[in-house]
Amino acid sequence: MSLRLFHRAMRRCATLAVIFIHGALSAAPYSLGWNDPTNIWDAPVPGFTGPDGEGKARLFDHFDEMTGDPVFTNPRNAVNPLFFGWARGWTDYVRADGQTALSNAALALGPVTGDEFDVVSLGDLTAAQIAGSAPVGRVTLSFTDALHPAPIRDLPGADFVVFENGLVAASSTGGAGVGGVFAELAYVEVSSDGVNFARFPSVSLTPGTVTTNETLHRYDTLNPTNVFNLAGKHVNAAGDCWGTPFDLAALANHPLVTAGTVNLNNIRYVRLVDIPGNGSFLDSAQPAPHAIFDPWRTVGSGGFDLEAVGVISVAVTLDAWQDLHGLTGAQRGPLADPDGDGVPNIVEYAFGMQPLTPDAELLPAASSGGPAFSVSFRRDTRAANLVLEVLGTTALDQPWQVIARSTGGGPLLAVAPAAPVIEDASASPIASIGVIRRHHVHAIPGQRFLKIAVSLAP
Ligand SMILES: [Ca+2]
Ligand SMILES: [Ca+2]
Ligand SMILES: [Ca+2]
Ligand SMILES: [Ca+2]
Repeated sequence: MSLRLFHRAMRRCATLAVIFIHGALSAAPYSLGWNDPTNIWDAPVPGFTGPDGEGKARLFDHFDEMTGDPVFTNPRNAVNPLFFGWARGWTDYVRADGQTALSNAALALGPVTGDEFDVVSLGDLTAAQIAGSAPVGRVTLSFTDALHPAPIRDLPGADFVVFENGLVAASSTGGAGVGGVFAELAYVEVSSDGVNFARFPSVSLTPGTVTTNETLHRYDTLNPTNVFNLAGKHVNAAGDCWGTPFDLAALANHPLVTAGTVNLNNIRYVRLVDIPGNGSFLDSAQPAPHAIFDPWRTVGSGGFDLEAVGVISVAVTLDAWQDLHGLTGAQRGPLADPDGDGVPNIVEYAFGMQPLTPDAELLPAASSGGPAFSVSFRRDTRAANLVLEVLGTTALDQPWQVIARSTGGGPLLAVAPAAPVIEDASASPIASIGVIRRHHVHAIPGQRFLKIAVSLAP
């Protein structure tokens, strides 16, 4: 069966499979193939969000017979606004098997689509080719250009997300069986200069070969809870769109990083290196690395299929943020309010809100409890030319005192002599995401009023 037919067969049964993936396949600690927001290791990130459901892709389905208009599945969803950038260019593309289908590397650029055929395939290798040191499939993506100079950096939590085109199995084809993920895996590497790459440490606990019969079971599945920090383990097909998070902090002790050759606050390239899953390639477990298994050998789009890479951690000025949201003319400016929700752009920018979606319910709120009454608010650590201050006073006719401040998206710190209690946690329900923080700042003794001021950094 061709990959295309296989995908179509899976589409009919995708909903049923949810039941199983949340039941049987959770022996190891890492995340499930989709919708596992509380996993502390690598909770998958939805490529699409909105009223039609987290991770449900907005996809063209057909043209209406009467009107001729395009009809979409999950029409009210949109690409996840958490992403502030996508791959802009590619280089060094090697398709290991030399096939020509799905060999357009440009399909890995730009926003995630949720379309399992909007990919570039890295190709598969035979056992003899692997033993003979044939070049494995790979591609390098670049993220900066003259108009978009801000590199990927290490901010709290995941910094970028890789989308492959894995799909969940609704019928038992071997491997991990029903609920397993047909997942083709790749190493992930990052670079500041495009020459020196640091590879993410990874774990693969898959106990043995995934493909038990090369003729009958080319699309056997693996259990994604056995896999960590390898791209490809999450589902992005048949209308479900999830990506794998990567946190640059995991590379803090890499020799290229400690030597200063790779700067985790200046990442301009991400490279994907295919893993032919016959067990010849290893994870980075010490002192005894594990063999990595994935479906092998496949046919058609063999090897890793790269759909998109989304950037989370990038410093944005207010101007760049307005560009990201497509604001033009009178919609722009710190005090403009294009969505009419009463919240000016600079406040939406500071607090991780959407300038074209009414969302005033996300504004700061007073809260009680703890050592003193407090103000609770979200803050986007990517807001680079912003000063955010929390101020308190004993009475409204008395001077305000700055008690906490964040500059340029940096940490929210007490301002001496005040020493307020500052709580700091992720505001995201997805455990891998940290760039938008949720703070509680408590008043200092005597203070009865708190307020927050935001201004553009001088
Ligand atoms: Ca990070
Ligand atoms: Ca794509
Ligand atoms: Ca607004
Ligand atoms: Ca808004």
